Amino acid sequence: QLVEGYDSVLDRDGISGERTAHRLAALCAIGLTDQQGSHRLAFSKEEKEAKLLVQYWMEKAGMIVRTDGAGNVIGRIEGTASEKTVLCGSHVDTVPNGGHFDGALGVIAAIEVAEAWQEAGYVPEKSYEAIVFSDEEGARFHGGMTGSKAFMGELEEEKETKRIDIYGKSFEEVMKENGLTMESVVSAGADLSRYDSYMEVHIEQGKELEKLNQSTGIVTGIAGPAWLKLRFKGEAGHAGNTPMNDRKDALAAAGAFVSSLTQLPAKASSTAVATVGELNVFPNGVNVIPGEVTCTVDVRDIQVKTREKLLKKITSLLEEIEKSWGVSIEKEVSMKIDPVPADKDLQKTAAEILGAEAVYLPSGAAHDAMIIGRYLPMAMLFTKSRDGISHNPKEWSALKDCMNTIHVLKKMIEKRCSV
Ligand code: HGY
Ligand code: MN
Ligand code: MN
Ligand code: MN
Repeated sequence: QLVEGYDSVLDRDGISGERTAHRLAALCAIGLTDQQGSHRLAFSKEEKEAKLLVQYWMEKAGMIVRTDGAGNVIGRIEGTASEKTVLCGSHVDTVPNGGHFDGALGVIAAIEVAEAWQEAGYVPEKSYEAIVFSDEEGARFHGGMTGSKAFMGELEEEKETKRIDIYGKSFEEVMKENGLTMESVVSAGADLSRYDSYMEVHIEQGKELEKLNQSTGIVTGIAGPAWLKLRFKGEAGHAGNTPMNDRKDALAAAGAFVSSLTQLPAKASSTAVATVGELNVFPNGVNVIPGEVTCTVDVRDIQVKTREKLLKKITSLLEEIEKSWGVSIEKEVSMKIDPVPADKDLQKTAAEILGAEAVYLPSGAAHDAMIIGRYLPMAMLFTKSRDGISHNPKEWSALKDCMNTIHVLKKMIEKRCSV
């Protein structure tokens, strides 16, 4: 399926479509669900297995591989002339029952560059590192980008030790299961003075490139996500014997919140979005008025001020719901990252390489690149997603589009690696 419509003219400069297709297939076989999705949650045995496979590919590409205190896997090629290093990578963890390209394509792309150089006997002036960041998605601890934050020396112990995962396990416990400690994660910060820049290939997870009929897009910036955890506290009661005007129905209140929430983003900006992705009802019984509902809210925009405006509107909506439904609502901000622009020079390099095919687009999705991009010049290249579908087993990109993007990445890195 991957190779349908593949044109072998893309097998040039040492980049191999067949190898890329096999590696995408090999990764998606790890944690494959009955619904044919990828299920590799952060710090799970599936993520670990995927990292081991990537480590093997890095070694095969002639890289020296290390794993840091946060479980990030890094393959290195020593440059000939400069102490600076160009960094490139993504993640192999997924959302529950996710797609097969999100993260995986960027990791494979970073290694393809090294593999092509090895075949050509080419050694760059600057050093080059391909990296797999742990826990980019945040689906397990409701945080996300843990590996890239740790790599940037950003993880604060007190905040991370508090995190409990969706199975009720503490962050510390899960680190131990992975042969890591809080100490190793919090002190995994790299020496950033040694790094020149960061680049990441990622599927677009939207419909812009399809509309523009382009295989590759230059990312101008990454929207800033804020994640809330809400707890609607009502009163469990008898579904049959409690009059409708005498209830504290937590689910009815949460339902009223969710339907009003969908109207709010448009009042903040044309790019603002808000999503309730997780919702749990307690006690979840057919004849019990729900006493408690917990849910998450994912709020994003490419401008921080309009994202904050949307968050304020959500807070006032929650106050209204409390009054009209007689429930109390607890709100916690579990993650908040500001939007990050992509580096202008790197965008220009990508545009020179793409020529007339150069198109620009913002990223509504969060990426490790937004953490690294706060410290280093960052660039992202998007590959066209079919129907814009992602975080879904139907997520798919044509191999020829993946290869086009990898060719652009290789030229960008070669330009950046020459001092
Ligand atoms: O949630 C996101 O935007 C990304 O997929 N982690
Ligand atoms: Mn991703
Ligand atoms: Mn994702
Ligand atoms: Mn991401």
